[in-house]
Amino acid sequence: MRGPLFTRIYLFALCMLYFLSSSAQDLPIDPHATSETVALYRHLHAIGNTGYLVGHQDDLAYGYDWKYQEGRSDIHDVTGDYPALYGWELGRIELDHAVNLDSVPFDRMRSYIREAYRRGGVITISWHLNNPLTGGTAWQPAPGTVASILPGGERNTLYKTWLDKVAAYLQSLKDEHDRPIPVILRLFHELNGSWFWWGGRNCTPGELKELWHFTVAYLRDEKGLHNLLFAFNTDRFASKEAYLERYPGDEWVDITGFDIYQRGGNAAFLEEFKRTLTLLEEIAGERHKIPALTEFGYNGLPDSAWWTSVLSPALQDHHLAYIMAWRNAGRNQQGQSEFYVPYKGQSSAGDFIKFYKDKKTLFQKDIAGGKLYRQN
Ligand code: BMA
Repeated sequence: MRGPLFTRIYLFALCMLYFLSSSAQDLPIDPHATSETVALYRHLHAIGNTGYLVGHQDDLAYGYDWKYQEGRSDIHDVTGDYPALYGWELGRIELDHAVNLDSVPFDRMRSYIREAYRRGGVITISWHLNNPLTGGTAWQPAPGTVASILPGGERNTLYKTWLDKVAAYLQSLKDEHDRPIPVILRLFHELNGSWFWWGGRNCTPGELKELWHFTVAYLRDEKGLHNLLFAFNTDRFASKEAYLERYPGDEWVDITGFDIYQRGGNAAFLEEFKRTLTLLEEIAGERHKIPALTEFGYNGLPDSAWWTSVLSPALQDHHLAYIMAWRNAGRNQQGQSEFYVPYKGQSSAGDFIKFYKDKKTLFQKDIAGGKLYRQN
């Protein structure tokens, strides 16, 4: 029989092994991530067991029929509470414009980000960057664009100057103690579709992966940004193989997500949505990544009970960290309207309040006091 010393050494080794493996898994891909970023990462990993953060793009900047009113938010107008997560967009920062492609001034955006963070909210940022080869928009693909910005390509230097501008902006996001605000960066989103120059058939999977590696390494290692979590996000997808076709590798991604919009009837949407959520959770589970619904919406919300009869039942048996509704752009000059959360008086507003009261939906009041940014 072995003596007590052996038992103690054995138990100690077991504890160390457990500690090392669980803590290694519970860290973002950036080994130098700030303590607030690590805390956010760990909370996002765990939160899906309790509920999911509810977010909204451009929430504080404008709503269905208003712009830039201090403290206003369509979600707040309807529920009396703010979202827990806020999406923002950097498109046109690469051109030195003062306002982004959806007319939000970058200076105001910085203030909104600080305000949301002060309340304990989570920030995620996308970037519809122009086509660096042709000068067209993000929606104007051209053959060879991705190859042109990779190292050795004719536009690599230009692309680096664009990343420098993004880095400077991300660097400028500081709280009142001058600490960097953690940001979930949603690079090259919807990358399995072909509508953006970086997506689908506009480049090879190998080129996209190389672009991802180059971009993450440049921001993190060259520019020294350590307040970032990196979200990999496709559009709707049909199989794990399809999702992973362009996946850059576990050491390059913190969060795995997808975007989905309802455009037809409830039954078909629900069926596809649930199937896709199951696939996403399997992928995230196998790779120990955080699953999230990075964009969703049903434009115009024509079904007044959509929140409690479609969205929340679909999410009920899943464990996403967060979901983000797209922007309430309002009416454009052609009279077409675009909105994804109800404004006061909209027909689904009452149902949204029920959704708000569901204990799985987490809004600002559920994450107050900066608790997502403190390690337990
Ligand atoms: C699209 C629409 C556009 C917007 C673009 C980038 O889905 O909302 O109006 O310009 O996203 O944010």
